[in-house]
Amino acid sequence: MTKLSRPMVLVLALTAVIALAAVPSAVRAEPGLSFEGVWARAASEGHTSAVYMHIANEGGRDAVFVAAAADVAELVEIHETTIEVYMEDGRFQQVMRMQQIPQLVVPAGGRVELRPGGLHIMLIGLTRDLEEGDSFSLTLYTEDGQEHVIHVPVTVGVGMDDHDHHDHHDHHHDAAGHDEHHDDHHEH
Ligand SMILES: [Cu+2]
Repeated sequence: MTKLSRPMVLVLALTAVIALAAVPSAVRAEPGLSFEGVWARAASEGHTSAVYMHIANEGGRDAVFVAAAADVAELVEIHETTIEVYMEDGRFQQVMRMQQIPQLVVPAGGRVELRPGGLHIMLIGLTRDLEEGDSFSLTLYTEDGQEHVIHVPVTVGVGMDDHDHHDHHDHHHDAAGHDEHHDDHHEH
């Protein structure tokens, strides 16, 4: 049968219309993101701080975060920390470096951890003190234009007591060292 009957053509045409109609709603669908264990490190006005959390993506599409904003800091950036370990005078030395990354991808069905010494949302130039017990709103923007508003409680450095604590002596991964390094980084 090479020629389609009239009813068959109609069915095909309807199917095409339904398929087209389904596309916009699929694009707009919530990606199923959740933000858990959110906290920011306490710090004074004018200094830097950072926000940490776990982001889980139960959706079927990758979530690509491209920007962040909060009214407690002049500048909010998505940062990545790398720790460089090297030997000097027979001892392990450790240097933390951080840099802004253009996007943070949470793969479909996956999760990403933002934690001290790793990925974090950097708060640069705090416009007020962040004290234990305070909270503020952080907005994360995904590349599809969605805004995710997250409630961030402030606490004094949970999780700063790192696992590699016992192996190295001259390290800089305490809260003060972290801050100092950021100040250096942003002055250059
Ligand atoms: Cu940073």
